[in-house]
Amino acid sequence: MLEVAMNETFADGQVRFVKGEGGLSKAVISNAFCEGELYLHGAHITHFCPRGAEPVLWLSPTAVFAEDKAIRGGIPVCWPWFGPHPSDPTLPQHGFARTARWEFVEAKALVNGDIENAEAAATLIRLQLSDTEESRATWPHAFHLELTATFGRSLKVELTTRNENAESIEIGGALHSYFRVADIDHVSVLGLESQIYVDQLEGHCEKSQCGAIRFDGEVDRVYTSANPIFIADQTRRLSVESWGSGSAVVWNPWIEKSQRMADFPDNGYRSMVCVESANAGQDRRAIAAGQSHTLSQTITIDERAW
Ligand code: TA6
Repeated sequence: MLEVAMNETFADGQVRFVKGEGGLSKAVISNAFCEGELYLHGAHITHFCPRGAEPVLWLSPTAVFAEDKAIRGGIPVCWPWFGPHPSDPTLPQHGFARTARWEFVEAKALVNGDIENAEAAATLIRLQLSDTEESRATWPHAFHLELTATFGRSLKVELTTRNENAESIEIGGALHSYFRVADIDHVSVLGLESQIYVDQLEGHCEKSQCGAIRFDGEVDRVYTSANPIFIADQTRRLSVESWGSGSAVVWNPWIEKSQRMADFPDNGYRSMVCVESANAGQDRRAIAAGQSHTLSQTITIDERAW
């Protein structure tokens, strides 16, 4: 683990640590392909912008940056459970990883071998979190959690859980990504056609997705598939690929829920949609003693015509 001083740089200068919002430490990433930002608080990615494109992630303009609060937008790390705690409603929704103080491990400038221009590079940054007396009071297990983010033409995020116990554990979670869209009225989410989903708004009943997902009200669904998913609006198409995941969450809060969230603008629902690579619902994962599980998501602006 490395203590990071402000304005200290790593990875041939591609990573610089600065004081971010709320005085929280953040890594600013800049390379030939993109720019990005990642807070140590919650290992929370708040910005990814390929060069020449509009930013990919949506960040609430009224997000609260404080150690006891999850940042609204970007990619919250939901772990070791997704949604409400399975048995204790007093425990934080989506687990405790997204409000924990993660430690910086390393940053590397990667030369992507399949690119002629050797100067081109992606930047890898890795953070870690281990159990503490406080975490064990909430979730009585030893663990080692790593988040590895690779910022290049795509953004790849890998969340690896290592079970440090003598017995098996079970985890849930999600990379709860908020994506910017031009106008929710013209957004289609593709790739989940005919898939079964649990509708979180209608008594968790199971339904089948008919055609593309469109939005004319709140949508909060856990799909039992994590196919490559595409988010298409009038301006571009994003692809969201997952590994180590058999479930995907699609969420837009729409009007009433946007108004109820203090860290979410009343009209914020018009410019965002969440597509989350998850281990949610029936897709919780058992990890044997000493073994690991990785949940990952790769986000790319899809240049192909559609
Ligand atoms: O991923 C969808 C969801 O589970 C919704 O039910 C909504 O609660 C959203 O997550 C945001 O949760 P948060 O705890 O970040 O406000």
